[in-house]
Amino acid sequence: MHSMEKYFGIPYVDASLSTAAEKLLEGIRINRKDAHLILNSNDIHFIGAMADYKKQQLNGRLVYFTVNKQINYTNICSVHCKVCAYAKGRHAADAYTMTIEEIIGELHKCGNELDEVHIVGGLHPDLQFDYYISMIRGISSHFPSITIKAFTATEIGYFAKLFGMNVKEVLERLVDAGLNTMPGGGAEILSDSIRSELFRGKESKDEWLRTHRTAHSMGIKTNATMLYGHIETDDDIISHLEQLRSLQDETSGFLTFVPLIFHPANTPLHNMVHTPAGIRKLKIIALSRLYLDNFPHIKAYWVMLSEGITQIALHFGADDIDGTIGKERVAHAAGASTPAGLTKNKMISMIKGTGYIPAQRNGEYKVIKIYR
Ligand code: V47
Repeated sequence: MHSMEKYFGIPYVDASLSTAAEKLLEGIRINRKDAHLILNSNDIHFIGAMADYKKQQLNGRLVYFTVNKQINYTNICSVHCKVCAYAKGRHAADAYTMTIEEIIGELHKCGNELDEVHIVGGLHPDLQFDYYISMIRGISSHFPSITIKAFTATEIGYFAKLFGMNVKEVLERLVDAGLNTMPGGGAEILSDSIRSELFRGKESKDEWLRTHRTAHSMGIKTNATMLYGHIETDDDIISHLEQLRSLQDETSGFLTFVPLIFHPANTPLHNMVHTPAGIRKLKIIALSRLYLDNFPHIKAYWVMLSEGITQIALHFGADDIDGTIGKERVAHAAGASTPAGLTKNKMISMIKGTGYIPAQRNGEYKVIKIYR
C-alpha cells in the first residue's frame, strides 16, 4: 500500500477521503459513496491533489485551448427552459436569426486564425433543414481546415422530429455537409424529474443519451455538459456523472466533460437559487475528473467560471479552458460578468500562469502548437 502523504505530497488527509485516495493509487474506480464524501469534504487541498494527479496521469502537463468562434445562429426557441435568459419568442422585438451570409461573414472577420467554430442556437420552428445543411456546407467550403462543432443533441433531436427523419439520418446529412463534432449542451441534469420541472418540452434524459450513442456509433465525437447550481442535489450530480461514465464505457465517443454553472439573472429562477461559491466550483471540477476516469478531458469553461477560478481549476483536474470564443451570448444574457471573448495571448498567459504548458488544439484535440 502506498503512503498517501508521500504520493500526493499533502500532509493532512480527511480520513473520509482515504478510500477514494487508495482507489486512485490502485487505479480502481471511485463509486457513488466516494463521490458523496468528496462533495461533503472540506479538505480542499487534498481533493485538488487527487484530481491533479489523475489529470496529469491522463494529460501530463499540457493544458488545451483553441482559437474558436461561437455562432449563435438564432435566439428564437420553441421551448422555454426556466434556466434560460437567451431564448425569445418568434415575435419578440429582440428576436433574431442570422443568414448564412452573415455567419460566413462573421467567420471571415477572424481571418485564417480559427481552429474551431462552435455552433448552437434555439429550437426555431420555421427554419428548414436546408438552412442547417447550407450553413455547415458553406462553412466547410470557405474554411476547410477548421473543426465544425455544431448542434447539441437537443437541436439534433428537434430536427429529427420536425423534419420527419431519425437521428441517424439527420446526422448523416450533416456529416456529409461537413459537421465534425457535437458540443455537449442540452444535457442539463440527466434526471427526468428535474427536466420536467425546469426544462419542460426538452427531450428526456434517455433521448439525450441516445442521440450521443447514435453519434458515437457513427464515429462522431461529442462533448457532455452538466448545468449545476439551481435545484439539483448532490445525488443528482453524481447520478449525472454515473450515466455519462457508463455510456462512455460503452462507446468511448466523448471527448470532454464541461460543468456549467447556472447564472440566474434575467431567468424565472432569479432570486430563487444561490450561485455556488468558489470552493464548490472547484470540488465539482475535481469530482468530474475523478469520477469520469474514462473521459479524456475536463473543461474549465472560463466564461462561466471567471478567469481567476479557471486558473485554479487547472490545479483541480481540468486540462482544457475552451477558446477565445469571440462573442458569447447564452451566459452573458444571464448576467455573466466575464468578457465576451479573450485573445489567444490571454489564453496562453492564463495557462502559463498556472505552471502548465499551453497546447493550442482544434476541435478534435489535434495539437496545433505547444507554447513552452
Ligand atoms: O445547454 C443555458 C446552458 C448550455 C444558462 O461542448 C446556461 O465544448 C448558465 O453547451 N446559465 C449551452 N448556463 C452551452 C454549452 C457549451 C458551452 C461551452 C462549451 C461546450 C462544449 C458547450 O448553456 C445549455 C445550458 O445548459 N445555459 N442557460 C444560464 N442561465
